[in-house]
Amino acid sequence: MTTVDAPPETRAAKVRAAAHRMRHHILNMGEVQGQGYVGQALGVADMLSVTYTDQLRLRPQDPHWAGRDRFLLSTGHYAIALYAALAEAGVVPVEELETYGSDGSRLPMSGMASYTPGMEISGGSLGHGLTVAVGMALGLRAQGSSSRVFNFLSDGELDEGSTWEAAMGAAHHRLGSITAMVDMNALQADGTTSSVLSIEPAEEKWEAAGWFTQRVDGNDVDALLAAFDAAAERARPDEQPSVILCDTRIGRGVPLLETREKAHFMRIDEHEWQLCREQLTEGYEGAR
Ligand SMILES: Cc1ncc(C[n+]2csc(CCOP(=O)(O)OP(=O)(O)O)c2C)c(N)n1
Ligand SMILES: [Mg+2]
Repeated sequence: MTTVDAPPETRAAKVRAAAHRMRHHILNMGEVQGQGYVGQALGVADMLSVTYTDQLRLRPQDPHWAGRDRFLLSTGHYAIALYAALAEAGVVPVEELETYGSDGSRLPMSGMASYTPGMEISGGSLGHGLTVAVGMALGLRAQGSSSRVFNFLSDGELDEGSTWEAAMGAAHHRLGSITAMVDMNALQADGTTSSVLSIEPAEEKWEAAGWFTQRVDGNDVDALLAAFDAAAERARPDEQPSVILCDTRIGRGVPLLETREKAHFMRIDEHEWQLCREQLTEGYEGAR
């Protein structure tokens, strides 16, 4: 589904429009349950829109197609963001999003691979996604596959030793088919990332581990497209792996949430959901 041959402004407009729809899906799902990791999900909508509408090789009607690129969501609590992306990619029907978190739904609040088409792993035990990506990339290389393995991590996961073991392993085995993207939202469950366990300078750590490293504003679609293109350019089974560190803003697109005190789990009152949607639409229309 790559659109790399399209003119840059067309690609960016398409990605922005999809990210905007994804943000509406996220608010609609959040309202169904009155909760969800909505702040983070709004923050990463641009990253996932670039990934799902511009980069990933997929057959939406055949989520198990052997030639697909793999997308591993390491952070199970970001499932609401992935469901929005899967809906945009045509893997999950948009109407199904209203079942979010309900009994019998294929879209549980914490992501589970056995329930949801297109969800490759059950993430959530943090720090394991990149280790799985390494094993998967080794397996795909042994099969002669050209499929890429994308791994989505959070900045909190950079506190986990297993992430760095996997990072060194990927570089050692020259797993260039791996592209990691990290949501650098500066927050984790116990407070700001800098106060819990500082991971800066993060670029230097990834470079020292042997990765082709880029750092971008994760809410700047043009910058994201350029970074993902640079990663795609180098993505070969025997090259250096790539990481894109994405500085994102929690609640992005909804001023009410962007300016609220940052919290791992945001409370949104019943009357606020509609206001969030209105602010989102106003901001998007105003920027066009
Ligand atoms: C191994 C492990 N330790 C702890 C937790 C509990 N936990 C769930 S989310 C979370 C925060 C992790 O940081 P991050 O993903 O950056 O948080 P966010 O940006 O979503 O606030 C923690 C500690 C977990 N799921 N897995
Ligand atoms: Mg975080």
